[in-house]
Amino acid sequence: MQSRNSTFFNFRFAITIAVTFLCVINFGFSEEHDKHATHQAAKTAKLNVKLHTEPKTIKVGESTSLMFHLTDEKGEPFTDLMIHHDRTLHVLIVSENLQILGHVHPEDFESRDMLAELEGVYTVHFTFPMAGRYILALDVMTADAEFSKHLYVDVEGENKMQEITHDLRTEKDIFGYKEEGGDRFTKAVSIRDKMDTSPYHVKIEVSEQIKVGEMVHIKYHFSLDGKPINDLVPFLDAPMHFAIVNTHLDGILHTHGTVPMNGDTDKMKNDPHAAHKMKKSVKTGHQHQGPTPEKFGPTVMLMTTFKKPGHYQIFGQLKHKDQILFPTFMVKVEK
Ligand SMILES: [Cu+2]
Repeated sequence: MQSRNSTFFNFRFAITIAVTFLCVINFGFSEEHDKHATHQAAKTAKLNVKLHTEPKTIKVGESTSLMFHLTDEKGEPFTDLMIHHDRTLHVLIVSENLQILGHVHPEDFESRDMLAELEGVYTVHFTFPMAGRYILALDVMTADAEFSKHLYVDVEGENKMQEITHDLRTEKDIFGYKEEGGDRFTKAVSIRDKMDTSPYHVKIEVSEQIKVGEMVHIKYHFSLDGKPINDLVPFLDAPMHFAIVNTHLDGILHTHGTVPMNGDTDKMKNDPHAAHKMKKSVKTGHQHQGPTPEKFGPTVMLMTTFKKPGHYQIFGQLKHKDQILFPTFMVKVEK
């Protein structure tokens, strides 16, 4: 066992080396960037992801390391990741009963291994609270494209997941979880957590019928002790994060909310392309939501489309003071 001091020293040493390497790589990359733009796009299209876990058999309640090995079409380490939403790599975790959510990043952990990342291996840690299947979404961005992939893990143990509940309420109390600092919240959250009362309340406004393929606008209204909250703050460079998963667990969408500005909501409804125009960042071509105000509320809007009919769970995540809120709503999508 290494002492804490020597672990810390190794960590500092690794960071120093990694930063030196990254500076060299970045310098070379920006010079060559234009020439290789097409090549980079092609490379992104062939990004492969393999997951290794430690321990190999994942057990309920035990901290598990999830190591994502990113390689290109030649099997070489894929390391040209850009920071987006304040992180190099985003991992969303959702249980098959659509009740548990996790949202973690390599930067969230002190044990982050920068040298391994130079070899294309990115690690996050997570403790799965229930046994069963989970879907994981991995989101990364290169200079030219965004990439997302989903994977599954099975968790063993006595504490089995409950059945899916089809809760179609559009209004509910939600709970605050204390932030861990630096826009971090690394624990699993369940919609069954803390069943006592909470001063936070959220109401969604959504059209009565949601159809496959149609752009849907869902407005979230937040209140605290009955008063509208107007000092929500960005979390990981977005007003709100969403993980959208259906009961078939056949995919997972990681998207972000927008803050409607005077009348913008109506403009978007009339011009179906307005939202798209607003979202496209000139710099990167990344589907971005535009600048997030320093303070906003009480309304945040989700714009999305659903590909299949059925029930979808929409997990939300946002920040108020030092509290991370997880408003979760289920919607039914028709043909
Ligand atoms: Cu993230």
